[in-house]
Amino acid sequence: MAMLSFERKYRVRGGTLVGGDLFDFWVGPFYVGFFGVTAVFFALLGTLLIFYDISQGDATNPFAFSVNPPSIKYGLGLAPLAEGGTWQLVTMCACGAFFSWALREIEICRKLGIGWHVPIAYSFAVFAYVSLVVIRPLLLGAWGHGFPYGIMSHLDWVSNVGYQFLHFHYNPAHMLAVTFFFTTTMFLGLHAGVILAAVNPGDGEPVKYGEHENAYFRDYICYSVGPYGIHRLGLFFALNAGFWSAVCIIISGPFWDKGWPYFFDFFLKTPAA
Ligand code: BCL
Ligand code: BCL
Ligand code: BPH
Ligand code: UQ8
Repeated sequence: MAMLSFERKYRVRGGTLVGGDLFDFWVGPFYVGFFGVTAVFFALLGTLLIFYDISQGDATNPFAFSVNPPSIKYGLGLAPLAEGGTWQLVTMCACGAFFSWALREIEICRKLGIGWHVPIAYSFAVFAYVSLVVIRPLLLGAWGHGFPYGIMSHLDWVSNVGYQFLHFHYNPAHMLAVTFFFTTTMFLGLHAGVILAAVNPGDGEPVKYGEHENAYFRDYICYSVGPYGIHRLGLFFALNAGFWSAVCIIISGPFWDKGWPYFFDFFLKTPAA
């Protein structure tokens, strides 16, 4: 693996969270580390279990493959492999792989001497996943409330759970999450646009930087958060998108068991209505 000349000086020992020098080396471009080994272990085992489960069924179309959670009747106990036990093992492997991935990101940050912003951001995605397959099923008292691992079947789950609450758009946390997702995408459109505009000024023009980006937004929307501010704002919105997604599904069932439109009945009881 070719290495950039300056890259060599960053490939140093230390900064690991556990195990000292154990696995503290690179394989080609990849930093290994203790959590690299656990990540590869859980990822491979989980993937093999998925293929094992698929081989037990008779589906031939990849879109129809699905590793299904156990029936509600198994509650919070373990189910036989053929009746959702495999899903439970895959879920454990997925949690193991995602947690390892986040910890490996932290070790790499420590080696480089940079902040933990990326692993913290990733932990919000992991939180959303864990809220779907661990937190909410625990609160509802059955692993059967997790989503099935299949390309189409997991969409069926989203639709079914959505309609169980009559109109999921009326879930206030879902509203917040959707708003944060849309805003994050708008920010990336604006930010990527202005950066590319500054460095592609057209033939013969010198490349422009932060000052011009600032001036552009001041000229046309009267305000610029600045080249540093936009990244803080972008991260804040992206994390909120993940956070409110997790909240919107955790409260659906455990803390609100009616249709979401009824949530707004409180308004009918105010003097305004
Ligand atoms: Mg989903 C769609 C994966 C949770 C609602 N979902 C997708 C597809 C992809 C997927 C098959 C494109 C996603 C994408 O580009 O994301 N979903 C996926 C995974 C999880 C998950 C891996 C998970 O939590 C572990 N999805 C959920 C939960 C719902 C949900 C339950 C709320 C978040 N998902 C929806 C809806 C849609 C999807 C609604 C779609 O319309 C879309 C689709 O087309 O479905 C058919 C952004 C991420 C990237 C671009 C990074 C690259 C990710 C790649 C593409 C993931 C491949 C997954 C692979 C097939 C899974 C097998 C893993 C192996 C065994 C190792
Ligand atoms: Mg909704 C959820 C938007 C209509 C029912 N809905 C969501 C949220 C998001 C959203 C706010 C999903 C994002 C998320 O959780 O990411 N919904 C949304 C929008 C509309 C909409 C924009 C719209 O109409 C324009 N929803 C509806 C309709 C209902 C409905 C009205 C159906 C009829 N909606 C639901 C239900 C749910 C949502 C039910 C949810 O459960 C879901 C939610 O909030 O879930 C938390 C979070 C991201 C993840 C979970 C992915 C985690 C990824 C992990 C950590 C890593 C995977 C790695 C992978 C395996 C690696 C692959 C291998 C590599 C590629 C090598
Ligand atoms: O490495 C990364 O990016 C390159 C990390 C990552 C991130 C990060 C990373 O640093 C960050 C900051 C985010 N995601 C952020 C977010 C947003 C929230 C803040 C949110 C919108 C989001 N990520 C969403 C998603 C989605 C959606 C919307 O569905 C997906 C699919 C992903 N993120 C995917 C990923 C990966 C590309 C990567 C990442 N986000 C994490 C890679 C990782 O963990 O690798 C280790 C694990 C494996 C290689 C495989 C594990 C296999 C399992 C054991 C079996 C499979 C089980 C699974 C449940 C089956 C699902 C089947 C589906 C068909 C449903
Ligand atoms: C089985 C095996 C591989 C064994 C290897 C041996 C071994 C033991 C290794 C251990 C080490 C280890 C754990 C290796 C893991 C290898 C695996 C399995 C890797 C999987 C990697 C993975 C999850 C890939 C997903 C890729 C993907 C689809 C990503 C989607 C996100 C997108 C759209 C990325 C494209 C853009 C990109 C590259 C952005 C990064 C970036 C950003 C964000 C940025 O801000 C920036 O500017 C400052 C950049 O430029 C510097 C960026 O590049």
